[in-house]
Amino acid sequence: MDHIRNGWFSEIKPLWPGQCMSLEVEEVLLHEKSKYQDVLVFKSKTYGNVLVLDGVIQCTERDEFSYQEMIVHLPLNSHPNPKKVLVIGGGDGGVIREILKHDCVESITQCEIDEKVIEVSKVYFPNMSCGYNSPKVYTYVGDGFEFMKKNKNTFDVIITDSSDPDGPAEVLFQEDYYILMKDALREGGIVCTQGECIWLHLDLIKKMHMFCRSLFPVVDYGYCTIPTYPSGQIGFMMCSKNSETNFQNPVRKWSEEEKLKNNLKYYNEAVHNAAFVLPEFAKKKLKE
Ligand code: SPM
Repeated sequence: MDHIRNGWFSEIKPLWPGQCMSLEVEEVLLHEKSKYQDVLVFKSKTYGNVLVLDGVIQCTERDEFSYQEMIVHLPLNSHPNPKKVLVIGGGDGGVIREILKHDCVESITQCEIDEKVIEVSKVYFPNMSCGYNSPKVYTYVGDGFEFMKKNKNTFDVIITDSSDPDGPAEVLFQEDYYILMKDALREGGIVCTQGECIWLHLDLIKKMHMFCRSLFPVVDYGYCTIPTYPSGQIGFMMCSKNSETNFQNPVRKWSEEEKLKNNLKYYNEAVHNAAFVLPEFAKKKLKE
């Protein structure tokens, strides 16, 4: 329980040197080692239940909607007719919950390496894991690399909801992984991946942006705000095989009625447009 001292959880990691997010703990609900990582769930004083993997906050009940809505609706609303979606990671189920808001989607395949994350989410995060009951969802417990090697030219959208490039997820931030995703996409397909933070990882983002541009005709970088991720912000690397894609302008829009039904708390059309407006230092770096 190294990360909890005097009733406070602190997220101390070399990936964000000299800073950390702390949350006051009400009760530790679970602490176990899975086959792959340290899994901690605690009830916080002000952010609801919190899922922590290897000491890093993955989601809290209070602010998870921001990341989950954006990593899903930015790519899905940029595709004219997404039918088959692949999710790599995302064991908590929040991404699946959001994809199911798109009636045109016929199937969601999820590849999560750590079954424990799915199990834990079903118990402690019912509002995130609710989509696992849908007949559209197929869950494959295993390695995303291997899965994509066997499933070429199959998906309209691939979403990588990964942890950080420190440990097992490091390979998901490299060019070979993007080549695999490109090959697993159908014509006109779109990729959206967890793209770290412009305040902390701009060199990595720049490197990824460069190899993505050598692979895809359209690449853009968007972001959202979220209090419990380092520096309160997280980005998304987005690539399209369709040269007509303009990520900044969604091609599909929900009616007012659909918006109400979908219970959106962060995403709307104006937020979608604005997500790609980068502050000058980041814009300059990616243009260099
Ligand atoms: N479905 C939610 C899973 C969260 N996946 C992303 C977790 C990222 C955690 N670290 C954020 C660091 C950003 N620089």
